Amino acid sequence: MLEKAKQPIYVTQPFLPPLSEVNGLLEQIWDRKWLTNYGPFHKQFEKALAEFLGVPYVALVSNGTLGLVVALQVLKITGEVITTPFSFVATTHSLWWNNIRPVFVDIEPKYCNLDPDKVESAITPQSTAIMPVHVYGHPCQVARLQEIADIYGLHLIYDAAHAFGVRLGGQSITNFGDLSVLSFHATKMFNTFEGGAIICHDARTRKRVSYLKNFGFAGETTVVAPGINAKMNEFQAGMGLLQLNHFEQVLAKRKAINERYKELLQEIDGISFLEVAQGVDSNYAYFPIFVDPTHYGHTRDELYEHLKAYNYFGRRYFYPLISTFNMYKSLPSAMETNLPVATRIAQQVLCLPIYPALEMYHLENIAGIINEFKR
Ligand code: T4K
Repeated sequence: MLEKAKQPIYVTQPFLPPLSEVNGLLEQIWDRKWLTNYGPFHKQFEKALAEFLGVPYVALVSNGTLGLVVALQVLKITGEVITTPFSFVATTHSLWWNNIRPVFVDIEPKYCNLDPDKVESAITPQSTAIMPVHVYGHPCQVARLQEIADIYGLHLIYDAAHAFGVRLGGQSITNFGDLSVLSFHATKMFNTFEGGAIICHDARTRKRVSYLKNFGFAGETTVVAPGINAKMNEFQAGMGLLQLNHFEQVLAKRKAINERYKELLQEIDGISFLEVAQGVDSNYAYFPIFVDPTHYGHTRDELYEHLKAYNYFGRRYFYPLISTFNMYKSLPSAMETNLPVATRIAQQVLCLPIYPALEMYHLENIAGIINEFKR
């Protein structure tokens, strides 16, 4: 018997550590009266995160978007940057804020990431970097992209907003490229309310991030660059420290939900989903399904509305494509004919609810509703 959920079930719900742990954190902040600007929690979290991820240098930032804006500044990226239209708007907006022209390249259908086969033909004398996204936490083809970047002398900056904790061949996905930017937003599988980090490979780059995220200050009276305020505060950093202790538990819950969805949905004609690639330790950040209307009998939007009537609020990440928004749509690379795969996938994708506190009967209900709606 299919049931309307008693409360709205959203695509995600943040994991929060027990309040008792947070109280301990607040007491320390209240005692010290050190709220931001490289406090003790900030230092501890940067160190703990580098160890946890197995990366050389971490620079914390106030959110992922400013992380991207700063990362582009750090590498002095100008001109044109090759990027994906299939992402959250922040990816391309970070280019806009740096006065960089985005050049959209289509995605590949297997993981919905930037298609390396299509990158080379988009390179021009103005190209300075490639900015791919590990969409839903599934790794890009990092070796191929690095090869292209090396041949053409381009920087490679990964938007790793979805990819906290993801490993490829045993090492953090954030170890690839020149820089990677994580997001710790409330909706992410690892959250500090708002927050993020830039993963760097050398101390010099990390130092430059530290300047740029703090107005360009390199000392009390020395300003070395026109920096911005992208500092993570003590509450965020303290939350990060707490959240690290719960990571494995959160991951296990997400994995179980991912597995159950797969079991429940695999027989439904016209519904497909992504598989974790060989050699990848996933973070199960999202559970996107793809609705093929010719086999399913309904469009993605019809299914989306139908699920809403049962109080299940999936999200169409990432529809509409970034390239269709007013500020980008006049770019030649934004033309639909240049982006056929992304255009199709944006019409078919629906991210189903996935978060640690989601009870399993909801999955059965969601799958039942999807199955029963099929024509
Ligand atoms: N790059 C990529 C690839 C990204 O996906 C993002 C962010 C960024 C860069 C930028 O990173 P940040 O600057 O954000 O650190 C959400 C998030 O706001 C955004 O962070 C995220 N991507 C994007 C994919 O999703 P919305 O507009 O869908 O958020 P919202 O408020 O509708 O939340 C979705 C659902 O989550 C709600 O229906 C209920 C639930 N929710 C949300 C919040 C904020 C909660 O239960 N509690 C909460 O506090 O963008």
